Amino acid sequence: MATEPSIKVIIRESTPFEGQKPGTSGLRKKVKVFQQPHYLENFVQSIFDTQEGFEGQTLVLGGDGRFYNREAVQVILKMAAANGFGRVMVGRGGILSTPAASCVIRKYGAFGGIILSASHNPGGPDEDFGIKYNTAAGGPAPEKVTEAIHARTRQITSYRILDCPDVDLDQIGETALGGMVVQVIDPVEDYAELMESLFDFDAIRTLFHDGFRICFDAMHAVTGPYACEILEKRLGAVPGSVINGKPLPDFGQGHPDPNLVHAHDLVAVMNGPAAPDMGAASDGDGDRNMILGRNFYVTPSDSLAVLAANAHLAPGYAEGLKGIARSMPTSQAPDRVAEALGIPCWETPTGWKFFGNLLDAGKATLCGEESFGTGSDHVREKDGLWAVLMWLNVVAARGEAIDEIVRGHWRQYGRNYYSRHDYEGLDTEAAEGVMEHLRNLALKGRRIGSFEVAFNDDFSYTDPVDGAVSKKQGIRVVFTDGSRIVYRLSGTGTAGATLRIYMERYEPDPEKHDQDNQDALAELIAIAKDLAEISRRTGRDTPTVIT
Ligand code: VG1
Ligand code: CO
Repeated sequence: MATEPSIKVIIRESTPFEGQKPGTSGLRKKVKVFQQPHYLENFVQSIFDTQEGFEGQTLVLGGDGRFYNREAVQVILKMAAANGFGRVMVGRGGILSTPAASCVIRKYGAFGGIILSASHNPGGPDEDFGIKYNTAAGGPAPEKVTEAIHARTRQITSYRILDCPDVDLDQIGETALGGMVVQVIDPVEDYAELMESLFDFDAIRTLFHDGFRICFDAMHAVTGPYACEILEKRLGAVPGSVINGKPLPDFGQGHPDPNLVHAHDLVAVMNGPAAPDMGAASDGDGDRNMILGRNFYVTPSDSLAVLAANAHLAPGYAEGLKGIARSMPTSQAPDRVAEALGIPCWETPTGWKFFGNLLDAGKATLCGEESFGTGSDHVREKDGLWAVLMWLNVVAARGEAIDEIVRGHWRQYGRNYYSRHDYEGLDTEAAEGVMEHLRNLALKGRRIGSFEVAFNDDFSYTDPVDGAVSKKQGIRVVFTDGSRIVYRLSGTGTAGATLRIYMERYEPDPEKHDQDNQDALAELIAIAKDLAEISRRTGRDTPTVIT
């Protein structure tokens, strides 16, 4: 390992940028914004300035491979060295999926990690980039940390960086960068090993050997190499089971969001004549998942509920669950499973950072969000491939098809019809006007169509572990039969505002479980639009994306 003692630390003057405020999951902006001189540097220095005790410690670094990933990795390496980190573990090529980064942080006792991703947002020179900081537990920094980082970005006057050539990111091994070691690691190995420790790989191997077929759409994002290694190489799924497996800086000009609209290649395969037994997709940074059966869509809320009810079938969860946690807008299907299992079901605001304390304190084992996010206490991020493997394990153990498993679940617990309608690219003021209008409605006791309002409020969360309070986390209109409408503004977008409307209705009668979600929710959908005065206030009549 060569040492280069001559490398100099430069202290570069800088001035604050407006708006470096992390949202639901890190700071996301257009690439062009990040490319402004000092923009990325200011934010990274603000992360370091708000942390204590990292001198000589390890930082984990990687991203989803999108446009600007490599450049940003080089900057962060030089800044970490200039700020006194002892070591940076970086995925080869600058690649690490979000769950893999969480796994590596925990496994090697790192001080924290920086993940470069704008997740499901498109990539490319005119699209989005993002950065988020994860703490030693491996999860997204909690709000008090992100707030401190934001406060620091408003005061910053300089940052520290080395003046030196770029590091070779493509060779596994160690090089010196000033007084710091850069360790390029295989991005897949540690993660794949963790998966082997949780699931019955022999049973899944037998399943594939006996002819079970899967189509996994990596959407040209980060999970390609992970899925090829685990599904095809280690588990023996036939070659070609992974489609769009090569990570590309612009995700092949696609939208790496695993839903019925954006994962169109997969949906076509699964609804086609020779459909395989299971379909799955993941997002830009590998933390989301969509699960499909033959001609059958599993809503993410149902997926969490089914996995919770069947988790004991996977070796890593054989001892049972300590609790389930779901984000507030996620359907209440998991609550029914928790009740049956006699364990708590926690309701948190949107965003994985709110699950960290519950997982650390042993209050929950499985977590999930309606936005195609599922995970467990094995890491501190949601985990797309983990969910796929969990489903494979359940299918192998039960010997039933995906749709049979879900239909059986509905028969036992009832069905929570569920849908989310997104209105993207709204005028920010109009969107805020909708929320303000909803906040001021007094609806309790009012009859609307066949529903009666039990209460409405703006969701506020008090963390049961540290008592931190998070207010204004979404408007809830809850009806006396348990049906709900929820309204939120997205915190991950980079242009205009996105209004998300979530609708849910419980149907206990098995005779009525065969409807389409949109049909079953038609009345609630109309009420939701009406209450919010969508057409009048936004000029829109139909949502941009329905999931
Ligand atoms: C969205 C989802 C939320 C998820 C977040 C990050 O946030 O609704 O459930 O945690 O994205 O996911 P918002 O604020 O736009 O609704 V990921 O995979 O984009 O990091
Ligand atoms: Co993601």
